[in-house]
Parts: sequence; structure tokens; C-alpha cells
Amino acid sequence: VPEKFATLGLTYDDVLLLPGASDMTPDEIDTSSHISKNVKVNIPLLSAAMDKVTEARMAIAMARQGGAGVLHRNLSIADQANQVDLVKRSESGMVTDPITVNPDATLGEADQLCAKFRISGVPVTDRAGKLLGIVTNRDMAFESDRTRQVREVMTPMPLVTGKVGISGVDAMELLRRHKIEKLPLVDDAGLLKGLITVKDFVKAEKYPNAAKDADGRLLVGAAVGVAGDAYERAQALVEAGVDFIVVDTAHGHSRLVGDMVAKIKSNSTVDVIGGNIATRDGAQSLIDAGVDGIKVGVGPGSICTTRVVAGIGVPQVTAIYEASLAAKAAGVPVIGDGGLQYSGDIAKALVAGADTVMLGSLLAGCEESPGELMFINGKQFKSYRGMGSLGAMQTRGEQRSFSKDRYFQEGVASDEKLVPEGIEGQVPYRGPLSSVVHQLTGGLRQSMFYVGGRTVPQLQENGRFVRITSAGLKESHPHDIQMTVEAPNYTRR
Ligand code: RVP
Repeated sequence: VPEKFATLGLTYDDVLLLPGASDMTPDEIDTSSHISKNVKVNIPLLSAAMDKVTEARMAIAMARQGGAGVLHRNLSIADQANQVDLVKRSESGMVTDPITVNPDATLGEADQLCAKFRISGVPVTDRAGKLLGIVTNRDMAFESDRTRQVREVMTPMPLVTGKVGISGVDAMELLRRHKIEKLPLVDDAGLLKGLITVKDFVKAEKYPNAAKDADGRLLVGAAVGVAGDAYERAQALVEAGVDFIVVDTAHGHSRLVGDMVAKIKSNSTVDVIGGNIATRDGAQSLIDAGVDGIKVGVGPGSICTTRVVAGIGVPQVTAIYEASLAAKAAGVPVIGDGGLQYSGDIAKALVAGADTVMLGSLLAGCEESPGELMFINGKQFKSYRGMGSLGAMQTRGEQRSFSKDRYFQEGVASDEKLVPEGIEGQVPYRGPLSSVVHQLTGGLRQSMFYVGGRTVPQLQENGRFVRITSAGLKESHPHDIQMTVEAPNYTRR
């Protein structure tokens, strides 16, 4: 008979990392790690698959910083696939499948396209994909009649073009010599095969740490569920070029999750992550289903009420540790999802056995998260809510919720019958993601220095915890002082 009581569950505030022998400086440190078996990031941070945290803009910003975003699924399949597309086209040495416009489209339509993809010009092709010209801001800016056709204002062929396979250096040289911003790449038949832009090269220099796929495009993940058309959703995301799929539910130790993982794995080569679980057995069940990554966390989230509504969960440091016992043996990376409040919690998660962490509340206040800035009593906030909150699960006008099945409430007949496992609220505005990530990874580098781990695996290997009491926790935070100046990485909660 298994023991009725498991061992004591510990979370971030229950432990500290012991300082260890260290022979490095924080700037020699390598923070790269694996999200899943085949997907590597340069910083071990993921933005949560939540509708107030990760859409394309956040995913792009996360990947540029070296991490990755997981696109939420509380939207239609077409919309979510489109978000993947936006990330994949956003930055690279070369756009392999550029947005194009038809010669008989109107300038109004071309405008919309440019606005949607935040680009300043589009190659013009015929139905067969043959390059006819290019239409850019410069061609369009002085036209007041937006019903005119693209063919009338475009710069027609012959344009300066490059051959498919041209090197970055040669492409830059052509752009420089001809003082142009876009270089269409064509094959021998004149078909458009790619596009290289000055902007992409400048961006590549500005984000040297960006997390990219084998083709130089930014990394992105996306969440799916288990109910209804979840499998079609996964297929559409793969088609759009997603790097990893997260079968994302509140109970990953459920047969439905294992089945969905196995189904996606059997029909594609994309990495599949399963979750969430909080025990060794839960992790093992996902490993048996064939996952490439495991997401850990039942109830630690800042907006989560599962532990009070259902009385279920495991304090997060213990949950990560237990899951990692199964995962390490199988060579499957672990994501510690939810409950992180300070940068110091990142290293604690890694030492407990996580390879990366997923953040919700710490990123929901960023400029790049979805939603408007709110002013309350002169202070700035952004809204944040759980995907199991009433707001996220209920029908919005004509639009049904796509996140109910995260809580296995897909079949609930009416919104009044929903049993929420999350709440809705607001978090302080934190400015651009880049400065938030700078503080988070800066804190992590300090941890690695203190512990004496140059790499994430070394940190995991060398890190040791000391358990603390509530008196210890009180001593950890600033005490016996009235804070007068706000620190960029500390607010009392
Ligand atoms: P946090 O970073 O503490 O805000 O937690 C974010 C995590 O909380 C998410 O990645 C997800 O696993 C979990 N979550 C999301 N919605 C809810 C809920 O409504 N209970 N929980």
C-alpha cells in the first residue's frame, strides 16, 4: 500500500541556494538550455501560453532576447497559426516564403498587408509566383487614391535581384551598392524564392543572442489542448512552421493528454511537450507517451486557484524535483511552469531539476504582452488573468472560449456552470521585455556565479539547497527599513 502522506512539499520561499566554490566571473557564464529534446534556447526563459501574456509580439520579443514564447490557444485555429507565421517571418537572414501581393490588388490592400506584417514593402508576383516588381512605401506614400492598382505604382522589373543561395555578405554588398532596402531572390525561371532586407541584417546585429531555428528564423512554440479540434489545431501550427507544440492542460497525468502527445508525435517531427504534472508518476506517464519535454506545475501560478478550489497541487520546488527524477533518467528536459516571483527563483527551479522556466505574471506587465495599459491613481497597470478564470473560459459575444478544455470543462453547457480555477486582475506595468529579461537573466548569472556553475548543467549539478523558516524568509527580504527608491528587480509583494 503506498504511503498516504507524501514527503513535505517545498516551494521557492522555503529554500535558498548555498554559496559554493566559484572560480569564474558572471560574464563567463553560459545560460543556454533545452526546452525540449531538440529545441535549444540561449536563456532558459519561456513566456506563458496565456491570452494576456503571449501573442506574436511577445513571442518575437522573447526569441530576440534568446528565449521563446508559447502562443496561447484561446483563439481560432486560423488566428493562432497566423501568429506562428508572424513570428516566423519577423526576422532572419532571409525570408524564405515572403509575403507577396498581386498586381491587381489595390493600394489599400497593400497597405493592410504591410501594416499586418509590419513591413515597408512587398514583392509583386503573378499567380505562378513570377516576380513582376516591388511596391514599397516610397511608391505608395504620394498616392492619395488608395483604390489604384499595385501594377500602376510598383517599381517594375528589371529590379536588382539575387540568386537563391546568395551569401549574406554578397547580399549586403548588393543592397549597399544599389542603395536599396530589399533584395528579392529569384531562381533561373524568374520565380520569387526569397527576400533579404537591410532591416533583418540590422536586427540580427541588434539581437546577437536571439534564439533561432536551423533556417535563422526566430523560435516559437504554441499550445494545444485535447478536446474537439485540438489535433487539427496542432496540424495547422506545424504547417505554419511552429518549432514545438505544448499539449497544455491543468492535468497532464490524464490519458487524454498522453493520447494527444502520441498522436501528434506519430504524424510529425515537431517536438511535443506535455503537461502539466507535479509528480514523478505524472512525469513518467508523459515519458511513456513519447514527449520531448515535460511541463511541471499544478497550482503554483500567481492567478491559479486550483489548490484551493480542488485542494490539488504540489509546492513547486518539490514538484520540479520529483518530476526531474523521472525526466533526467529518460533524457527529457523539464520546464518549471508558474510561481516564480523574483529572479532568484529561476536558479532555484534549475537546481531543483528544471531546464527552463515558464513565466506568466513576471511578463504580463511588459509592453509586448497583449492588452492596453491602464492608469489607476496615476500608476500604470496591465490586465492579467488565469486561463481557468471565468473571463478566459466564458463565451465572448459570438466567440466561444478555446481554453475551457485546459480544465477539462469543454462540455460544460453554459457559462454559469463553469467552475473557475483562476482569477482575473492586474499587474504593474514593467516597460519593454528587454529590460525585464535583462534583470531576470542578470539575477540568474549572479546565482550561477555564487553556486559555481558556468553552465546550466553545472548549476544543476553543483547547486544545493538549505531549507529556511519564516524567520529566514523575513531576513531574506529587505527589513527594518522604509524603501524610498524603487529597485528595477525588487518589489515587495
Ligand atoms: P505565474 O508565472 O505564477 O503567473 O504562472 C503562470 C502559469 O500559471 C501558466 O504558465 C500556467 O501554467 C498557469 N495558469 C494559467 N492559467 C491558470 C489558471 O487559471 N489557473 N494557471
